Amino acid sequence: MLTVHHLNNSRSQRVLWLLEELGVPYEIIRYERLPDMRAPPELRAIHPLGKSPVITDAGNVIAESGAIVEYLVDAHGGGRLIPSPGTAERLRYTYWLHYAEGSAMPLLLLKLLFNIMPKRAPALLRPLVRKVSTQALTTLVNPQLKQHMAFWENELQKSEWFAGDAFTAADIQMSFPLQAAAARSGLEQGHPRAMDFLARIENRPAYQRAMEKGGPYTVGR
Ligand SMILES: N[C@@H](CCC(=O)N[C@@H](CS)C(=O)NCC(=O)O)C(=O)O
Repeated sequence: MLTVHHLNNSRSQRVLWLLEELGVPYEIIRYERLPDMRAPPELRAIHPLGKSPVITDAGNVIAESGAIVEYLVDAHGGGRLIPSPGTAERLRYTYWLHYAEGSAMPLLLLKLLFNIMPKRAPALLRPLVRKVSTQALTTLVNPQLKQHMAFWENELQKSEWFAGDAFTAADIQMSFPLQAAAARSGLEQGHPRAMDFLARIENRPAYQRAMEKGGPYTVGR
């Protein structure tokens, strides 16, 4: 049976949600984050990088959310949740599928790290670390995040979903950056379409079933 190696409170939530949308039977093996938020070493027995999500199916071990989404839609979707080949929607779908982890998440991770660094620095160094972090945030990270959030807003004004008028797996992939931006980057200020996107996905029965199965999820509020 298809197995999701599920790390609590993580991107793995998106995989559960996609499987619920597709109605594919699966089992969950659970891993709990360590106090420093890292994944436990047992996950490295499944995939050398020990990151979540990772799935096993039909003898394959598949890591990296985008690759998992592509695999699941291809192997189990039967044409669902993906626009037809050769259409403008399909090109948008491919773009957002890669953009979520390739462009949006690195910026959101930088935001998280520069916010945490001063809090974790030794007391003597804290003022200096705070200065460097604040400078990196104000000159590098925050302006780019602002630009990206405005981009999402603009795209969601053109169509209801990221790839067009139909809900696709690209929306599932984009949910994590939008939720992270709502949690720690002020998405709620001036981005009504993006906030509406979050409200709409969270209302989906498959999303709610995945939340029940995945356990507490604080990134998504
Ligand atoms: N780009 C990867 C990111 C994987 C990743 O960083 N996952 C986090 C959970 S959201 C993780 O495993 N963190 C624990 C750790 O790094 O030890 C993907 O989308 O699958």
